[in-house]
Amino acid sequence: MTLEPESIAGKRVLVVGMARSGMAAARFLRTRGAWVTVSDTRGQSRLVPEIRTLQALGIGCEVGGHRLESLLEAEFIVVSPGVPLDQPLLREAARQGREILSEIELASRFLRGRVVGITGSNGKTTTTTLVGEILESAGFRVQVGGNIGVPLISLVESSASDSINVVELSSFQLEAVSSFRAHIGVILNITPDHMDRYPTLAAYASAKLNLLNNQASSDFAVLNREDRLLRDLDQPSAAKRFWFSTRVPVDQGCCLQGDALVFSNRGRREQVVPVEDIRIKGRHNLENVAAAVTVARLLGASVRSIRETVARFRGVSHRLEWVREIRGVDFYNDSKATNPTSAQKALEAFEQRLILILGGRDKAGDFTVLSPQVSRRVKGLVLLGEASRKIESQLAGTAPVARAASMEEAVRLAFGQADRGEVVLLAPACSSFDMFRDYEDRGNVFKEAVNRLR
Ligand code: UMA
Ligand code: ADP
Repeated sequence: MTLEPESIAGKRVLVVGMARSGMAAARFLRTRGAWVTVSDTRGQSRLVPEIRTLQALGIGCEVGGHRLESLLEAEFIVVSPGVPLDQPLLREAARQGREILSEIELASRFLRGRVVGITGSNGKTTTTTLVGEILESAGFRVQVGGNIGVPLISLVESSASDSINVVELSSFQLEAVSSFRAHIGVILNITPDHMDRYPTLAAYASAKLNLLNNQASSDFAVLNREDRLLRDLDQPSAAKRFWFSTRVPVDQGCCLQGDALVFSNRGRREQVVPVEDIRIKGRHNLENVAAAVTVARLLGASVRSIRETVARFRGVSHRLEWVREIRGVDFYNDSKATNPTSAQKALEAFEQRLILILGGRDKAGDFTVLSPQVSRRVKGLVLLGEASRKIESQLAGTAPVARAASMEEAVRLAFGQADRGEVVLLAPACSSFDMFRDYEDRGNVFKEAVNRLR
C-alpha cells in the first residue's frame, strides 16, 4: 500500500499499544484526517490520562484487550514495538489481508531528510547520542529519536529535506518494516538478547538485519568487523560496506591504530581521535566511538569537530556512570546493562577487583558467559530480583554470593565487602521490570542508596 499524506485522510486505522509510540502515531494519523482507534491490553483504570488525551483529539479507545473485529475493520494497523507480532489476533488480521506497519515504517514513509539508523544488541543509545552530538556541533540539521525514547513519528513534522535523522532502532522496531530505508545503517553487534520474545537467535538477528533492506548504492552499511555474524554476512545489498574495529585494521572505515582511531576511505587514512581523548570507559565504548566516527566522516563532518565533540562526551546516564567514591571505593551505575553480554563488557572495562550487583527479570539469558570474568576479578556477587536463583546456579563456584531483598540492602552488602581501591558495580544483566519501573528507575534507586552511605 502506498501511503501519501493525502491518502491518510478518511482511512480507518487501528493503532496497537497506548504508550509512547501508539500515542504519537495516533496523534499523527488523526492530524492528517484518519479515523483512528487505539487498542491496548491494559484496562481503563491504568490508562486514564491517555484515554482523556485521545478522546479530546477525536480518537477512539479500546482497552482491556484487542478485538479481531476492530483489527479487521481497519484498513491498516500500526503496532508499537512492545507488541509481539506473532499473537493469534494479529496473525489472523494479517492472514485476512490487513497491512501491519511498525510505527517506524509509518514514520519513514513521511519523514523528510536522510536517516542514520543505529541498531545492535548493545551500545545503541551511546552511539546514537554521540552521533547526534557530533553532527549537531559540526553544523548539520539533526534530529535524534527512535528507541532512545522519542518515537520517530513525532519527528516527522519537524523534519526537512536537509535533516539528518539519527534513529536508534531496536529489533522490535525493525520487525514490521517494508520500505524503510537507512542512508547509513549501523549494526554495532548481534549477541543474544530478548530471547523471551524470539524463538531463536537467528530470528532476532534477522529482525536487526532488516536495517540493511532497501539500501541503494548511494547508501552505507557500517558494521562491526569483529562480530562473526556481521563479518560473514552474505545478505546481498547495493550499499557500500564500511567497518569498524578495535582489533584489526580495516580498509574502509575506522579502526584502532597505535593510540588513535583512524578513518580510512578510498586509500586515504586520517587520524581522527587519540584514544587518550576518549572519556568513556572500556573497549566496547571505543567500538561505539569508532562507529560514530565512521558515520560522521561519511556525512562529511570535519575531523576537528569530531575530535572536539568526542573529547567532550561523557557518556549517557546509567551506562558505566561513575556515582561516587567513599573511603577509596568507587561506585558505578550500569543499570542499562540489561543482558549478560553488556554486563560482561562492563566487567572488562575495569582493572580493579569488583563487587558486582546482578539480577532482575531474566530474558532467557545465559549468565554462564559471565563466568570467566567473574572468576577472575569479582570478589563478591550480590544478587537481587527474580533471576537470583538462576544466576546463582549458573555462576556456582565463581565467586561468593550474597542475596539482597532490595537495592538498598544490595548496596549495603556490597559496600560491606569492598576494600579501598575496589569497585562496586551495578551491571544487572537482566531487565528491571520485576522491581522497578524501568532501568532508569533502577539506576536512580541505586544512586540514591549509594549517596546515603556514610
Ligand atoms: N501492549 C498491548 N498489546 C500487546 C503488548 C503491549 O496493547 O500485545 C501495550 C501495553 O499495555 C502498553 C503498550 O502496548 O500500554 C506498550 O508499548 P511499547 O512497549 O511499545 O512502549 P512505548 O512506550 O511505545 O515504547 C516503545 C519502546 N518500547 C519497547 O520496545 C518495549 C521504547 O523502547 C522506545 O523508547 C519507544 O517506543 C519510542 O520509540 C524502550 C525499550 O525498552 C526504551 N526498548 C527495548 C530495549 O531497548 O531493550 C527494545
Ligand atoms: P543500548 O541502547 O543498545 O542498550 P547503551 O548504549 O544504552 O546500549 O548501553 C547499554 C549497556 O551495554 C551499557 O551499560 C554497557 O554496559 C553496554 N555496552 C555499551 N556499548 C556496548 C558495545 N558496543 N558492546 C557491548 N556492550 C556495550
